Amino acid sequence: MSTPILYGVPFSQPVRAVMWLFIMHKSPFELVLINPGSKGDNGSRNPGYLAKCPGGTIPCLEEPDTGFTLGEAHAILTYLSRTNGWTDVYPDDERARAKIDAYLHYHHRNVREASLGLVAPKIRKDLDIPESFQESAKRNLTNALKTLESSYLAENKFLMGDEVSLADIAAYVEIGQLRPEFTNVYDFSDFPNVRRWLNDMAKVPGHDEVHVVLAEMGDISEQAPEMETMKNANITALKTLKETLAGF
Ligand SMILES: N[C@@H](CCC(=O)N[C@@H](CS)C(=O)NCC(=O)O)C(=O)O
Repeated sequence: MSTPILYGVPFSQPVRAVMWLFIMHKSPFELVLINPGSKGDNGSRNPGYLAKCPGGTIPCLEEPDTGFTLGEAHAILTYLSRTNGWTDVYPDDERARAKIDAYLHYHHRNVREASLGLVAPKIRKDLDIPESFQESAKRNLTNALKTLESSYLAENKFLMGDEVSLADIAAYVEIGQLRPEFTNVYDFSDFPNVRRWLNDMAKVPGHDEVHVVLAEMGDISEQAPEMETMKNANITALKTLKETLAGF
């Protein structure tokens, strides 16, 4: 089978989730840059891209030899895991899979709100996200963190038990970006179990390679990053990705 194409940019949380899955399995892929929200030639709202991914969002996966394309990060994560036999993160047991699927559905409008409430307003000023929307997104995120703290992570090391699963990858790309080491836009003091989990997730293979873009961008709590900083973060992230993939 030819090398799969992943459309997106390293700044995108759901794109990072798919890149992490590939990298932790040392599985080659080609990242083709697509500008989220743009109607331009390399944009996610361009007709050519919409033909592959009708939702007009990144990520999108393409298998060049069959022409098969698939949008939606969680569909891509489960598809890749099933077709490659990556049972370490998506166990070959219907009930275990169903529990992971349940988290992946729950994630939207809950944990995913981290991006809309806290990160996008700082780095995507062009979106002009209304204050009321940001506040409601922050509330949803905090409620989701309470759920993670008191249920999923109260007894387990990772969301589904002792091992990392797709649920953790999907959750971390949202929650992890808020850490003091990265954007530093959320206070996790009230969530000791979440803090422990964040530290454990940072040791999962592929974490550092996928999060270079955030480490480079740094703290955005006080002010939005300069365009130059974002550009350089992207360049460093793409260079790291190239080096990582060359090692597979
Ligand atoms: N539900 C989608 C959401 C993907 C998403 O929101 N991607 C953003 C970038 S992080 C995007 O493509 N936005 C462009 C747009 O909505 O026009 C998934 O999980 O893949």
